[in-house]
Amino acid sequence: MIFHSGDCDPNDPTYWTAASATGAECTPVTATTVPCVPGGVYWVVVRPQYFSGVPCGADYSLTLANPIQCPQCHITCVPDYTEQEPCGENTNPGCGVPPGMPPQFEPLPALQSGVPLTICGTAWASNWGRDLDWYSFTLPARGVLTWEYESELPIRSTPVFGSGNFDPPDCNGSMCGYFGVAATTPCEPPGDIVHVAPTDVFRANTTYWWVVWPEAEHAYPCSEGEVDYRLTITYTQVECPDVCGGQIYEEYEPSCGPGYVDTFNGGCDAATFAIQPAIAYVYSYCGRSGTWVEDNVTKRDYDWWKIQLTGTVNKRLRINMRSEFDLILELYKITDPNNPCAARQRLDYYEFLACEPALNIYTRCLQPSSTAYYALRVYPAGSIPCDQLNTYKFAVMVESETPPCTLCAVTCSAGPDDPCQDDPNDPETNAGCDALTPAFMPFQVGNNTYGPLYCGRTSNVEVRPQ
Ligand SMILES: [Ca+2]
Ligand SMILES: [Ca+2]
Ligand SMILES: [Ca+2]
Ligand SMILES: [Ca+2]
Repeated sequence: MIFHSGDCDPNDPTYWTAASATGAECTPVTATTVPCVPGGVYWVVVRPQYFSGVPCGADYSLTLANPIQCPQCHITCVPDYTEQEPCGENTNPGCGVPPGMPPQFEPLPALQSGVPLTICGTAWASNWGRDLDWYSFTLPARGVLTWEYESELPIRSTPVFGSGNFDPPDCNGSMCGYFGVAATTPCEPPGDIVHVAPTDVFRANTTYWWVVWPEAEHAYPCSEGEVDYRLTITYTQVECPDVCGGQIYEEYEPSCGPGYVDTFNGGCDAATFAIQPAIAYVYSYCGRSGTWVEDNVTKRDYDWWKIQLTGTVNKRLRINMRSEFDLILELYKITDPNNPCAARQRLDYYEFLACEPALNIYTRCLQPSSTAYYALRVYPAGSIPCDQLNTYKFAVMVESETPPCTLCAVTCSAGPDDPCQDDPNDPETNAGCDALTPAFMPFQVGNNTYGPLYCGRTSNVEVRPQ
């Protein structure tokens, strides 16, 4: 049984399916799935569920119960800000404007840390169409956002950011980030208010977007009046204390910026290899980084720090790190000090979020050597200035273990997998459908297949505070 509205042309915008239900043979079924629909003419189509096995003369009975008055659904919204778009008009379509037209975002008032901002707006959904509301906002300082929303029609609502590390979104960009949020269920308390509280940090003075979109495409025209929504956003500034307090060793690299050429500690990222002297365990070190644009190219300050692991016993290292910016830390093994970049091997990869408490990470089991050494490569994950909120602090400690850790003893025969990715820019040879040119490893049933695991991992997946 299918419940239609409109005329007989499926391409006509007034043609739509309101509900469908499947009856069981010889068993009465009460279909309760017809949603609240506006008044009008509807059709009911009845057809067999199967294409064969239903003889002519098979009867059915169908009873349409008396219409039940839908519950009136009205939310209460006390606005700090009221959407400027009257219901049915189109003044905040975001990037969805005709070619050549500038995008139209409705700017939200300034958000203040700890002060909820309630937006009252309307969004309709009718005849294969729906109202999208796009707002824009900036934060005075980096911070986290929580929000809740309720509505008289099912909606979803999320901030929108660009690709990368909470970069600004761009109408021409191919990737936008947003949060997978639930749809409201109007008039069904207590589930009718959706609360969202991610711990991700948004950047300061960056124009982000906020979108509200109806879940449905029918049954909520402006004329029915059940089109209101409430969205309450709370911004909390992330405090960022001076991470380099206490007793520290300084990096002493000159400040980065236009014209700067790193001959200090740029490691394999510089024309000439240079690295900080071997660090002393237990002491804390303070470094500075930054990004800048030169000749339309974004450049970064890379800092390479040397770690010499001496003795005869395998060890793990504990690295304690905190940073004022989103920081990438990579651990390399430099097997040939005379040719450090050609023979480097990336062992691990971490990302630390800005202004979070110091985190400990533990390396894999490392082999000591009097000649080969390990190196930390530190750089910003996103764009940061060279002169503020650009500091990081770390200490490296040797972990004593009894018995000592052992290196992986599994011996794999030469397998068809490509080498573990020493560099994320290396070509992947078996990324399957994740690659632009799909490529697969051959796999033979009955044989063992070996391959090194991918080396990278992101610390914030595991340790981000809830
Ligand atoms: Ca609207
Ligand atoms: Ca709109
Ligand atoms: Ca530096
Ligand atoms: Ca540097």
